[in-house]
Amino acid sequence: MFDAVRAAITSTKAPFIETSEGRVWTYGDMLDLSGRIANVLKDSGVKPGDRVAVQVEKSVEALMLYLACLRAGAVYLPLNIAYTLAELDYFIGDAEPRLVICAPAAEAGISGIAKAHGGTVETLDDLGGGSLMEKTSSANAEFTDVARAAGDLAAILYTSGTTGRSKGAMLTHDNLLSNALTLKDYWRFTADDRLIHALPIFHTHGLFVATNTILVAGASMLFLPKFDPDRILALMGRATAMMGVPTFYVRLLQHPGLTREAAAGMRLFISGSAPLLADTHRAFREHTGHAILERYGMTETNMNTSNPYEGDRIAGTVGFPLPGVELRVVDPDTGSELPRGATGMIEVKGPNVFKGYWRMPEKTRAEFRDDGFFVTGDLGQVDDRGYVSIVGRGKDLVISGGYNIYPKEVEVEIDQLPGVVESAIIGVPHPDFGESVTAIVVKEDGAGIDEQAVIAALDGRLARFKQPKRVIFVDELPRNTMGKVQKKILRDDYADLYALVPQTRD
Ligand code: MLC
Ligand code: AMP
Repeated sequence: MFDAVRAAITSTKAPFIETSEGRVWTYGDMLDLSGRIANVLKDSGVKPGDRVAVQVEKSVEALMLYLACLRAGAVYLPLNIAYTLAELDYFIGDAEPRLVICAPAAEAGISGIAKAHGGTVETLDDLGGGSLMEKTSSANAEFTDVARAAGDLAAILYTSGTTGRSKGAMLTHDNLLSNALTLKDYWRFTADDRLIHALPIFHTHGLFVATNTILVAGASMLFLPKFDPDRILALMGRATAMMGVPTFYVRLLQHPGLTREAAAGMRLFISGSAPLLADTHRAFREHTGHAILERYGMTETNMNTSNPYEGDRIAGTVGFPLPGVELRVVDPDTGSELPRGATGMIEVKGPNVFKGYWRMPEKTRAEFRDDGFFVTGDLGQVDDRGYVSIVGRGKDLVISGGYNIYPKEVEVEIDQLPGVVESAIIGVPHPDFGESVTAIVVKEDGAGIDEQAVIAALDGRLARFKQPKRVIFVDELPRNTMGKVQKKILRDDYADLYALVPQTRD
């Protein structure tokens, strides 16, 4: 992957990143700092194939650490900053990273876990300080990139498992590179582009889709620590493109500064990670004149489909399979391909599709067909013109503000609470987050537990974004004749729960 990054550099003086404080990092600076960090990794005993787990705030240095891992042949393992120690314990135990890099404040808690699994810890804060960066100041910037084959691992990204245990998706150098090159061409990124980057960098979207595409185009980014509509609008005049989850667009639409003039210099707005409502697409076009380009992907597959750059970007669809990606819609039970227009399971195959789940060969086998197609768990259809639409999910998954939450993981925690008989987690339409995690709970007769107590009990156990926004108590959960909880009934019953919640922003 890094060879392609080098090949795209037109000049070491070309800008790569501009921070919100106005500091510019050139491609030369990128080579320098990623080289230093790669030397520190090597001196810390990180060998090719070793995992480097990273849970830090978004910063340019954190991105350089990712690039240093590519150069050192290490396997980059980014972790959402919101994960609690209880969650980290599992990830670190499963991946056994040689090195864990965390925020200084988290070091005391994490170092015990890291050591127990054979790793050491360095720190990195959001201002570029911490023990890792102290070591880089005396490190050599020259580093000979470790040669990697196309099928060698570049990263492991954990995605929550339907049965509760998170699975590490193993992504190879070629998975990342092939997708980055495809997206660069499909979306016409060149060295002249400047991308507004306001996404987190611990998931596929902000890390690979945004950053890798920019890197292989030799382009640059206006790098924000997080989503901030005021800042984004202030930057639009100097940017050419933005990538975001639907919540970004929903929130931008509430800002009086979103006008045709503000967006006049932009050539492209891209949305993904969750369904973009057709209403949002329409309203954005009315306000700015831009048709948001929606694409579809997942951690395991990188990007699969995209609306066209030229041609109709149809609201409510995710466009066509990307070049090199085969996509089919099948009967979920038999696996046989369905005719155009029919709804079924989406399966994909191509150089973008991951190598399998880390140390879970059975789960890997279960999600691939014999002919190499990966079963996405998304239900969709392809229309006469070839546009793909996602019409639902076969997997029991909630997507809130672009983050995935697997109900089982939350249900297990709630079911353990004193006074709780059982629970069901559902995703309920939410005006800001798209869907919101909602708990339907049956409590024991006379139990004093209430909504606040349930939410409070999850603090420290589950990341904040996984915690239910509402807890509803019921006498019993609806079940079918097989005894399975019928979540569809619950979703229908509570469909309007958040409908009247005003769209607020901090
Ligand atoms: C934050 N909170 C969330 C949340 N984000 N709760 C539910 N869902 C979310 N997505 C919590 C906060 O902890 C806070 O809790 C409260 O909600 C309000 O926070 P906020 O200030 O409104 O949130 P904000 O910081 O503005 O974040 C919202 C967001 C952010 C949408 C900007 O979540 C975000 O950047 N999402 C992008 C996720 C992403 O990159 N996904 C890509 C995955 S890759 P409290 O109660 O403590 O105040 C993938 C593949 C693909 O899916 O196809 O791309
Ligand atoms: P993740 O596991 O975080 O990578 O999330 C991947 C899932 O997000 C996919 O399997 C889809 O369910 C969903 N997703 C991503 N992009 C879109 C989109 N444009 N429309 C609908 N769902 C999407």
